[in-house]
Amino acid sequence: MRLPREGRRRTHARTTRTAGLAALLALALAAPVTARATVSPPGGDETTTQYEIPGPSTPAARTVIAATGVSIDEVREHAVVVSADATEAKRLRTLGYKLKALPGPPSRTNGLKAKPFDFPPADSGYHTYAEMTAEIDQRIAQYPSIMSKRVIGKSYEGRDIVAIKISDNVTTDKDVPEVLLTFHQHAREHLTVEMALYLLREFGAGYGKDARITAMVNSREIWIVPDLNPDGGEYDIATGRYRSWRKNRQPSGSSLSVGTDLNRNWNYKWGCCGGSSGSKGTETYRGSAPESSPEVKVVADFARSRVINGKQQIKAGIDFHTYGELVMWPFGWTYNATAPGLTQDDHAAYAAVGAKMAASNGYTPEQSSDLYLTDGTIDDYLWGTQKIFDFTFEMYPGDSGAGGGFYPPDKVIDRETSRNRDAVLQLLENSDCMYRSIGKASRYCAGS
Ligand code: 0X9
Ligand code: ZN
Repeated sequence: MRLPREGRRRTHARTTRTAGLAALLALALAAPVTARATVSPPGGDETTTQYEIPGPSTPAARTVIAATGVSIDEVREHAVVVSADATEAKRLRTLGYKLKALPGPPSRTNGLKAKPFDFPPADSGYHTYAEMTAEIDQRIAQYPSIMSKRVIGKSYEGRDIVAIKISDNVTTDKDVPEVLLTFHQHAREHLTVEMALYLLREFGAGYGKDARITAMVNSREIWIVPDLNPDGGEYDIATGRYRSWRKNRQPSGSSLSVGTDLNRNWNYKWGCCGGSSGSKGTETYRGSAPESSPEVKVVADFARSRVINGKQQIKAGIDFHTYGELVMWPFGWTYNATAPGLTQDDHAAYAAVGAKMAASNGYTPEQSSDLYLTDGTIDDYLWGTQKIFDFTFEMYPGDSGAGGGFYPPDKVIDRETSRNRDAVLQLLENSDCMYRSIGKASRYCAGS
């Protein structure tokens, strides 16, 4: 088992505690956009703090920590950084871990007044849900012959979850390989929405001008789902200050806890292996049942709807997260490279394309369980049930040092989104036959 490279990866930060009037304001601001849901119940937004925990240096040791329900935000050679609430922190201390609290998220207000429901003034380059929607609509108006949008369902609070299709003759369902790009399962990972918007701009502007883009638009159907967790994203910025929120905004049954970790709620090996938490309120709460969160159900239904005449049309995909600068592939539920449903050749093709993409963006390629075990994740689901070669990218920064953790300044958006241009094109180019990458096209892709 390979150890992760030293000194890299994720974090987050301490959620700002609101009190008194500020808390009331926050609750009001977090109100849903339709009549369906009610104002978030009190107690549903307990704060998390980020802690550094020295000691763990193997995937198994990190999994023991993850199993307490904290999210592991950063993996170092002999330490992890986690997000934990007071209960989880106590549990970890009882288990004998030493926790060192780290500073919270940056305020990025530039001395200006925070504006509700918006990014802090210094981060205005990021898009709120409304701004994202406006930009998507603008692109579709600009490039109507190659882009179309459909609403594939609604979030818990009633926001539209959309899929944008990019292809020539966009209104026709052609018999060509399809690729699914998904973004923003985790609320605080706002850079991923910018990644989706970048791709819309790039494919629109490049069509007819750039040979690789033109070839892919003509020979693929590209599905972009830019925002899987709109409620969480809006909640994270609702007070004008970052809250380090991870999950969606669905109350957990009758309890006061709010939020399911969408990337533990997919219907494959759900809750199987200590890679998620069954405790309401934890950072990696897996939900009451697979697909119990509307957002996961909407996107899973969409993926299943692409099975035509018994054949899944979607061949490959990337699910974008932050941070850590990683290119990962399944399985997350087991440390083994192969398992029932994932052969040596499947693994080799995953690793070969993963390595090529990582060589172009400078990320580290690895099997996702090299970090820690996860179950009920999107990539395990899409491979395990649909045989879609789905990867997980963890974008910038590599570690929490200078990069801003989950909240890098908006000036990095252009650089860090265009950094993945080549990797996305490579996935598209390989998607018609992923096994070509290991010299086995004739065995697996006859006729294609
Ligand atoms: O824990 C997660 O869901 C991902 N990390 S994050 O910091 N963005 O929350 C990593 C998932 C790795 N496992 C799989 N991709 N299966
Ligand atoms: Zn994530």
